[in-house]
Amino acid sequence: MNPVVFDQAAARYAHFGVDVIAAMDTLSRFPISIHCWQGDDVTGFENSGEALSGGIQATGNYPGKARSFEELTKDFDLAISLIPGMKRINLHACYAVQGAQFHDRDAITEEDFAPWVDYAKSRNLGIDFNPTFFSHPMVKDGLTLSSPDETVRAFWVRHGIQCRRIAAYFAKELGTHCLCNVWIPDGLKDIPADRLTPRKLLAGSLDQIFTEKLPGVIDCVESKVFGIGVEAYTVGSSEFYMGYAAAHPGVYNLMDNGHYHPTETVSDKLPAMLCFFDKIPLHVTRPMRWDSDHVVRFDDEIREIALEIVRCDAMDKVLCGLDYFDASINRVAAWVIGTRSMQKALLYALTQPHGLLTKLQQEGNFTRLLMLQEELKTMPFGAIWEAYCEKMGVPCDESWFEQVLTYEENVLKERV
Ligand code: RNT
Ligand code: ZN
Repeated sequence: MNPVVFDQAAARYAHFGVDVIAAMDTLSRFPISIHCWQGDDVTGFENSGEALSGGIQATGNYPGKARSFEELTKDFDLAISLIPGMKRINLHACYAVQGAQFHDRDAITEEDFAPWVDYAKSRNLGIDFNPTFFSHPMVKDGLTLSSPDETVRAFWVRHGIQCRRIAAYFAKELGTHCLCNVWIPDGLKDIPADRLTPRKLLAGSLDQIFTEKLPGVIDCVESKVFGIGVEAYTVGSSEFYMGYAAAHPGVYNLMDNGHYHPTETVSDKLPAMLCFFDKIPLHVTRPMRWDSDHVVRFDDEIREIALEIVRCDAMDKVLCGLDYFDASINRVAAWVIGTRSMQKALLYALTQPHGLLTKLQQEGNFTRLLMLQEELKTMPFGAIWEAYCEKMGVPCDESWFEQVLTYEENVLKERV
């Protein structure tokens, strides 16, 4: 990019006391955990014929979805080559790379993930992990860890235990923590007769899963308000997991911004949770009317989430993962667009004069605050973003998309 344009932009920010070079450095060290499941519409490698279940849906039929470890990692390679800064990969248990001996969910082991460790090592990626409590015949009546059937609960408890061990293996092999996130689909389609018992059963199952102390593993639980087909009642609700995490030090409450009532915002929840928790894991997504998991855009709420992360000085406390799956567009592009949007939001947040704005709030100078917040929106932010991408060695503009199109032509279209 034109250095004069950058210098002029940097000077505008310097006028407010903002050091854009420092902002870029800070962003370059903040990892985004990119979810592997955008690459294949949450299908996984089990080839069990089970449809995606649990009240989540990937809609669309864009050609070229990855069908194997080789295809998924090849696609992911292209995506990460177009995304600046530090990256991690977020895996689900159903992406086990099974050998000759098939291991069911309750018996998966470290060896089923050895290829992922080799991959992550060679790309300098940390790994985060998720047990997969859906798309499996042992989900009975939509229930797993809260099932009234002891056999069902025990199966999924074993799955959770194995997954935490695999998470510890990732942490040990890669020398970085592994966030291990429990999300279960358990709920009811219609008004329950008993809301308490399933929650007590879930708490008991979680206690069993979390018993083992495992170095390097950061445990978390992900709440939800409702899913498709489970509209009336979700066992793992926000209050349930918030309470569980508060009562169990070392277990954190993951917030997915598609999992609340539409007028609730994770941006407001973040500073509330930061009063009590030293870590906040996030699933950043874009809900459209429901938990639709659209590709993350550089929109108001994503910016507000980023602003809270930055102004609460919580970049070392927030574990930022993405969670969306759009099957109607090019999946590699979906990864790139969503991750770059999150990073844009963070850079935007890092270039705001927080000290000045906070002072105006404290002084009760709300007119000037409103004026400045609005004026700041049209600062030459694009020039700072472009300079950041250039510094990180990735395309700074829409030219990255041509690489994805060439790949679609040469590789994705061959997958039929
Ligand atoms: C579902 C949760 C969960 C999943 C992934 C695939 O509503 O958001 O995180 O999207 O585990
Ligand atoms: Zn999620």
